[in-house]
Amino acid sequence: MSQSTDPDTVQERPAGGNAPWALIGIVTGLSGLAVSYLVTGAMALRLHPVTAVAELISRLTPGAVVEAAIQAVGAADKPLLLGGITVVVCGLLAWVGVRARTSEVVPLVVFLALAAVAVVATLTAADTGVADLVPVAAGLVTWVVVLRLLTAALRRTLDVPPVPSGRDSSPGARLVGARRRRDFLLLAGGVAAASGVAVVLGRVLGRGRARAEQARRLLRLPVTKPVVPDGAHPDVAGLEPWQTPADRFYLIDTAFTKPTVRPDEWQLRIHGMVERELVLTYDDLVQRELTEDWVTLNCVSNEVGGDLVGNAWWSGVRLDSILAEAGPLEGADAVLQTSYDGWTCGTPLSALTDGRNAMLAVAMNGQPLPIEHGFPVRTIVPGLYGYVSATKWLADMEVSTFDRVDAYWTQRGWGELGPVKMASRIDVPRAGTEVGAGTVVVAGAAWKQHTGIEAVEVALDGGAWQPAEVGASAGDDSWVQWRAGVQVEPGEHRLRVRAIAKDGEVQTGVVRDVLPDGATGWHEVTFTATGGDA
Ligand SMILES: Nc1nc2c(c(=O)[nH]1)N[C@H]1C(S)=C(S)[C@@H](COP(=O)(O)O)O[C@H]1N2
Ligand SMILES: [Mo]
Repeated sequence: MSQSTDPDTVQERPAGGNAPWALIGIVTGLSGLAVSYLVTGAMALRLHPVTAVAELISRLTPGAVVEAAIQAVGAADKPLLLGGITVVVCGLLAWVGVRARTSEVVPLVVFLALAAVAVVATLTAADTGVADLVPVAAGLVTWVVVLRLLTAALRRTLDVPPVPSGRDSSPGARLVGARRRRDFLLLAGGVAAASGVAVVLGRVLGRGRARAEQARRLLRLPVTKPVVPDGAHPDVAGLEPWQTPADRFYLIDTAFTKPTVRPDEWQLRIHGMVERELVLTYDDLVQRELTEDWVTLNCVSNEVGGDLVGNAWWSGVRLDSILAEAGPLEGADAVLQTSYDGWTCGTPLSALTDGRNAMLAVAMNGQPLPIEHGFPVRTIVPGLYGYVSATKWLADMEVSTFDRVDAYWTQRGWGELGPVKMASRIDVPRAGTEVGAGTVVVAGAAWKQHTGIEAVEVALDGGAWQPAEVGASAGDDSWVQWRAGVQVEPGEHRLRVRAIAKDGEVQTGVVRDVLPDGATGWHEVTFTATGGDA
């Protein structure tokens, strides 16, 4: 049996005490935080895991406490909170280091628990998606690997045969001991130094993001604030907001590193099958007349009843006027859009010139676009799925033909044209919930951008369709919300919804998968009614 893995033997050893173990815990802790910082910077993400936790704590702290804290420490509240979290993590990891002497499980449990907190904090923060979890994962892996290396090295220093009492240790054993201690210190020092380098590098790489954020904060755009139309949002508890706040708006993109483009460096080139090539700067763009509109954006990957859909007030410049200046040539039918991160999509030229409010958007809900949603300029085309139209961090538009256009998602089997399909969704009641029997108020949303929704109907337990009350409309490009009262007996129920468009089309119940060009089918929820005579 190997002595080095026998916990009791290790614990009996007099050498070292707890201090070196606590030290390797702290070094491990810092190394993980440093690596996650480097990854955050390299991916130009908004939040480091520690910052995400700090934001979570501020969100959960009652306002009065925040006030008192700011009174007490002034503007130092944020650095103090970030420093405090780092100190707590390092303290915990010092203890983990000590426990690592005898246990492999305890460190892993603590690492996973800390990572879980970071995951929750990150995913509940504004403007974050799955990509924002990469720094958490990188930090977690670093913790596991570094702790393993350091504990092994430290154990080796303690493994030198102990000095038998009454005798001098042999010169050989002393030499081995000295060499192993030196190796251990070199490793620990090396990890600490590498962590420092990672932080500096993270800072340098994250600078682009910091500059873009600053430029964004300083922008003053001539846009108006959104005003939700009266009666658009039925007052039903649990119904999603009619206007989707930017920080709750779904996020979909392929960008591993978010482009951080400042307005003063942004340019759009419009070329290809045009009479005149155009190069637009940000100033050129925002000096033009702005158009503003409620447009519902949705992803082709949205499942029936899914939440990859949002409704926002977009401000931008109409694309028909810009394209008219460029003068598309006879025969052109597509525009190949390319983003700063090299993503491409092919958009039907007709959708950009047929009079709908297709725009180069600079603001979302009355604010400059958030970086994650395409700052400084993105395309918005009412009635098309995002994957064929809504290019974020837009850099280039080539007027062309579909014969020649080969874009990111169409290369991967998705449909070429991507007009949105009519859809409706039940938000209340949520699937699997309990309600009181009697009159149950149900509510949700329905959309068919660019055509508009005429009516919404619900059906209980496969019965007849009954009309829902449709909220005020903000135009055909925006979703509507609806509500209805249905009579339910105690027991299990199934509720379905379907919409009817202004052109008379009735939403189909035929179930189709999201691939290749959008899901169809009626959204259905099952719920239980309790009470009454049950
Ligand atoms: N640059 C870039 N733009 C993009 C994408 C992308 O991957 N990269 N994804 C598109 C897809 S598939 C959708 S559904 C919308 C999502 O926009 P949002 O993240 O602002 O909600 O952006 C579109 N624009
Ligand atoms: Mo999408």
